[in-house]
Amino acid sequence: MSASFAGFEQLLTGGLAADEEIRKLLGDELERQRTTLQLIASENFTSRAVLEASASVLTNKYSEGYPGRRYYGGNIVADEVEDLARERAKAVFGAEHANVQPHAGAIANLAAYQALVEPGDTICAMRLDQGGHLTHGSPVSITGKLYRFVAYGVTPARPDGSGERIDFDMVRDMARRERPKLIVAGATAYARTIEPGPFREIADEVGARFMFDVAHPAGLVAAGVHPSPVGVADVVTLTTHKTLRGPRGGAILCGSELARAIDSAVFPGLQGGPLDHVIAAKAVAFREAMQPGFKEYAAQVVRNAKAFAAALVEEGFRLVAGGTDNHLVLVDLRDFDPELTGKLAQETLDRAGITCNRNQIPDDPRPPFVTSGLRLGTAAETTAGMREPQMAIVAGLLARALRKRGDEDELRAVREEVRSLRRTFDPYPEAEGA
Ligand code: DSN
Repeated sequence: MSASFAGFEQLLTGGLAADEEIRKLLGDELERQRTTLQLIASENFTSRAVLEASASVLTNKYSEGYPGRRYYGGNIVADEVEDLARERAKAVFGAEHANVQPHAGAIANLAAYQALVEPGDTICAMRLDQGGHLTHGSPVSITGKLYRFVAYGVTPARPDGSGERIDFDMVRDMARRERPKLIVAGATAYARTIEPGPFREIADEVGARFMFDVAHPAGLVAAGVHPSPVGVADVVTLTTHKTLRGPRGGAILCGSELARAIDSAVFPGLQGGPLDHVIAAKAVAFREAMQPGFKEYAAQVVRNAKAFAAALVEEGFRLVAGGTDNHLVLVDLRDFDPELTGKLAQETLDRAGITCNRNQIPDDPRPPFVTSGLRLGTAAETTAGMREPQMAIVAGLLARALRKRGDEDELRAVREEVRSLRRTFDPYPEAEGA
């Protein structure tokens, strides 16, 4: 048996001849990704190299501990892989220390909290319905149960689009009043640049630590098209699978003085054995992010998002924060159609072959399972080769499907157009079929 496989189809399904059910489902998912549009802002299409590393025999290894200090034998190769991943992560982001073991962004965030504060301490972070993340203290997350979170949000909407920006007056007032031990920056549904400098100043004023969760813009940060918080924040957490275009997983960056605290918070604090195959795939992705082409990719992601935003406005949608500086747009559906919820829009677009997710907008009158918004991202389709002209076409298809949502023939027609666009911009052209 070999760790790498001859053909792309084989990589995904070749060894699964004995398991027809899973083989078929993996084939179905490949087909879905190749025939529908992927506009979920946190998704991407990894390279074949990342897929191969994720599917390697390193999945068989146990490596509790860190390179050179493992609890089990046989880790000569695993040590080299993790060392390479750490060195590459440090080089990509210009960090003194990297921990590449977190299984996910949620674990990376929890580990950072564990390293920086004590249970019960006050942490100041962005509220989920204002664009923050579940692990930034939502009451339904373990983070909200272990720590006392106080939440900031965005400024009110303004007709000229200059509102719905992080309210730094609110952050400062809250920090002065609540004296948090930690201030968290970062978001999952915020379309504007987040400058780390103002957070650092506020943290310094009140004697707090500063953590920046760049899960979403990690690839843009790596490419220099979003300001880097590395060296400004005490700790930077990220995921490797969104704009960074690597395997599913997390990582943490920090200065040397926090290295030991971060490492022991990840293992043994929160995790057992690392996923060595995923760490190998992270190493591949970090290397890819250092290639000159990745800078161009990230810049194109942003240009595509701006083009998409402009086309959506033309179609009659209101955009939260009036547009975008990064890889996503947050659409307020109410101007387009007051009856159209985020849930109905997402379900309608699924039928038309356009994959995205409903999302709360700031001060959303509808509950999180329903919402008044859609979050749309350009990272995946930019990987598939789409450029500004295709963004205008996609916006037109999306608006047409939502306008004609009761008309099954029209939704079928949009789906056919999506399929035909997809044939030209196939994320995995090496695969057969579709
Ligand atoms: N679920 C991710 C996202 O879509 O932004 C965050 O965890």
